[in-house]
Amino acid sequence: MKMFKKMTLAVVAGMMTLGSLTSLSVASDHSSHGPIKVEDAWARARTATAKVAGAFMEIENKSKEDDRLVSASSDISARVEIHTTKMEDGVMRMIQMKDGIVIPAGAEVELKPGGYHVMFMGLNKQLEEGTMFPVTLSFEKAGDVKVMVHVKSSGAMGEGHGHMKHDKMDHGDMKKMKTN
Ligand SMILES: [Cu+2]
Repeated sequence: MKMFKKMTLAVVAGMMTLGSLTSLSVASDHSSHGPIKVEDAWARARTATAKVAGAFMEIENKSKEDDRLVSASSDISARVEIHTTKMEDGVMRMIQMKDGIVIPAGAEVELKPGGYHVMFMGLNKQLEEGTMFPVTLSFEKAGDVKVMVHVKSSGAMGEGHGHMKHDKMDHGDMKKMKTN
């Protein structure tokens, strides 16, 4: 009897997983699900030996009610967490947002380097520049939103945050610069 109960539960759990997978919508650059719109999801390229990666994006809530990004999942890593970055005693620390991130009604929240991000821990896949991978974001009210994350170069800072890369500086011009 006990055994039978366990098996029934396993079957029900399996069916629920299938059900939630088939109801997901897939889009490349812009994913929306009801009032939640996710744009410009990206991550930095990672080497094959890297164990962690972060993903950044803009999340817009077009509804009149606050929503909350509660969790995320992906098959590229063993675990996916929602993090923020805080400066503590001169050291950048990542802190898990156990209650998720509130996306206020009618507002847009940016996940960006140095701030909120989706963290992939225990990477099982190399993130190669120019490729994409899917991540499912779970919202308290809007439900699951599947987003394609674009892999950019390892030094990418995101739109509007471009820092000059030293290896791309024009060395001809360097000679004209004062060295002191
Ligand atoms: Cu993190």
